[in-house]
Amino acid sequence: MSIIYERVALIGLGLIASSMAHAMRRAGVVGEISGYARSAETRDVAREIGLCDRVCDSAAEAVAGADLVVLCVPVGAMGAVAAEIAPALKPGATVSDVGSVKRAVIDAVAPHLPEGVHFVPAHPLAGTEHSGPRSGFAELFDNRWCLIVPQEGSDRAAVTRLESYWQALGALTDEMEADHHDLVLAVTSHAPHLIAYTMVGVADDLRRVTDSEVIKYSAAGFRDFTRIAASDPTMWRDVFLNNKDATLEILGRFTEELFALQRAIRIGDGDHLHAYFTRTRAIRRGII
Ligand code: TYR
Repeated sequence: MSIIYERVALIGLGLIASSMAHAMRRAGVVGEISGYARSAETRDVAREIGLCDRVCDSAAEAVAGADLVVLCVPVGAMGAVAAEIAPALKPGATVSDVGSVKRAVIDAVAPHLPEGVHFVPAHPLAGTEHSGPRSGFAELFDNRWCLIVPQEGSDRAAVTRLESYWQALGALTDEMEADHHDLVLAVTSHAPHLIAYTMVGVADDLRRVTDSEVIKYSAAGFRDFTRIAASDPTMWRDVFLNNKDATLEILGRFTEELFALQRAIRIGDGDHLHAYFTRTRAIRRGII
């Protein structure tokens, strides 16, 4: 494949950025990859494993001369990072991100970017419960959706170039509006993570069942259901604080339905339970 961006800078070197670095190398669509992480330990690991061509000691140094800059930090840190790199951005460069929330990230980042820089937010729907620069792998994005969120007045060429880039990394791309994105993700990702965290908390608080029993007998459902509860705490704190309205709406609906099921159990309404589970089975079976 031919080069899509001559120079790409990754800010933040966790699971997503490290997977992007591996996938870029596999695809051969990028000339040079520079990287920066706030933690010196992360930078050391990145250097040790040769994650990027250059690991820099400042974000400004990493983005200087880059054609594409991808912000791969927790969503609560995006605004501060954008302010930090803004003076060093090359005119005509594209700035993108991989944040799980779009409206709050756009509001935090856009005001800092100089004119002549293209801002094209994005969100690859891929991940694992692992984090850090060693956790990345080239196949992470294969056949996963990457949602692109063009801005009013976005340069079409910059948008389609970013789409080709994600496709080269193995992803499928779709375009979506920011608020709709945040509602879709609240139901498909954010609320499920919160519910998984809650279930682990419930198990931990239950005195009559030990933690070691929970771990030992987890194959009965707990294991499948709670894998994502091992995810990065900072990342997820920021997701909830920055997608408040949509997650609260979904959680409100969730608790209503949970209470209805709770009532059906209490009054012995087997028909209600059976009908509910029949409907959910059909939906869940549609997901491969
Ligand atoms: N962490 C999720 C998992 O382990 C994946 C994921 C999470 C993907 C957040 C996107 C996202 O925004 O499956």
